[in-house]
Amino acid sequence: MIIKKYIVNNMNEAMNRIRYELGADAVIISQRKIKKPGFKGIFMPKVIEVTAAVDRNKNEFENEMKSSIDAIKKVMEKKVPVKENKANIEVVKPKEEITSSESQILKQMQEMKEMISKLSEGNKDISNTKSELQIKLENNDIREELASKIVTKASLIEEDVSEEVKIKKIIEGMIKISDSEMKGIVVLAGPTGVGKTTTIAKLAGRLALVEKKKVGLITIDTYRIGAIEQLNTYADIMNIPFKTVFSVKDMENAIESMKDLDVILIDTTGRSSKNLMQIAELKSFIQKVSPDNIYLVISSTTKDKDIDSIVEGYKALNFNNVIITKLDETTTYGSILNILESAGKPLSFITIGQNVPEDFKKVTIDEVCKLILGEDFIC
Ligand SMILES: Nc1nc2c(ncn2[C@@H]2O[C@H](COP(=O)(O)OP(=O)(O)OP(=O)(O)O)[C@@H](O)[C@H]2O)c(=O)[nH]1
Ligand SMILES: [Mg+2]
Repeated sequence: MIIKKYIVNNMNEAMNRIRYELGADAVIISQRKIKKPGFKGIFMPKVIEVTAAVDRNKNEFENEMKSSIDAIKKVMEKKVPVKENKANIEVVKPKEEITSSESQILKQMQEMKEMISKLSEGNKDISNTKSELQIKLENNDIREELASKIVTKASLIEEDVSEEVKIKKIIEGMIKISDSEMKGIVVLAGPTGVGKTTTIAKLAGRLALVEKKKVGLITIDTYRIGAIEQLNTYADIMNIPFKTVFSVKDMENAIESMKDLDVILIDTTGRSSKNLMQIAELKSFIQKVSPDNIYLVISSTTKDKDIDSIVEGYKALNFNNVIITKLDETTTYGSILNILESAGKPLSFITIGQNVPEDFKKVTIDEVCKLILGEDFIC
């Protein structure tokens, strides 16, 4: 039987110390409020004196302790990597309480502390190199778990090339560029204000004026004030047909009236991905026209934490390509990778400013990779 007294400030502290020192089998025999021992204690708030006991003989306790220490020592000798430096654990006990066998244990613990310290010193080099590369990726706004995945994958490449080259290879493998052609019925959908209408105008300009295709514009954005005028103005300037639809039936008629055109671009109302009702409503319009391509339009300035919920919300529309906008508004381009990884769909193009029709760009994997790694910029 081991009996011990503890002077503590509260019972929580008592329980923690008892469990740590005597183990889970210990029981509390008594507790009482007392003044702190010593002269100063008279003027201080009362503390609790807790007496606890454990029905175990001391040798058994010490043997148990010794065998755990031996087991840890063996592991140490095999140099199993230590993840955390626990070397800061201090074993402090009042001098008068230390018996000779306890001091033996303390000595062994001290040795362990030194061994752990040495081991973690040895591991420092590796972890520093890793984290430097990871930090570089994270500084370019690649999300933490993605950066860690890239660094780990790169470390598995056995080729005799620099870490940077390996990282680039991994990122290149993660990017897919869309090769789908702009033809037939094309829908742009995405959160509010990301640049859907502006991008439709840019596309219409390029298709009609540069590629000389027969283009028609449809908007189902009858929700926002000024939305119709916005696209109608572009349609007027480019002299291309434009229709506004208010219902699913209208949509069928509008498509029918444009069936001889090469491309029909459909603009949609910006919806919050959290509003599943609105997304479902959008879906009913889109399903009616069986589009050739549905683009998720998303801004490169989207907060990383919001990317997943936007992608999740818009998945209901079965988008098959991604357009990333407003690359001119950011200086780090890791969000491109975050968006593409989250969406799991190829990148069609990026937009780089407010000017219609010129501010959009089709990019190659190499160009995207350079942007993501901070080796290139969009001014
Ligand atoms: N800097 C920058 N601004 C852009 C870009 N694309 C669009 N914008 C601007 O973003 C604002 C919103 O653009 P809209 O095209 O109206 O966006 P939207 O997605 O249609 O918005 P809603 O219909 O309200 O959901 C406008 O001021 C555009 O000029 C871009 O690539 N770069
Ligand atoms: Mg719009």
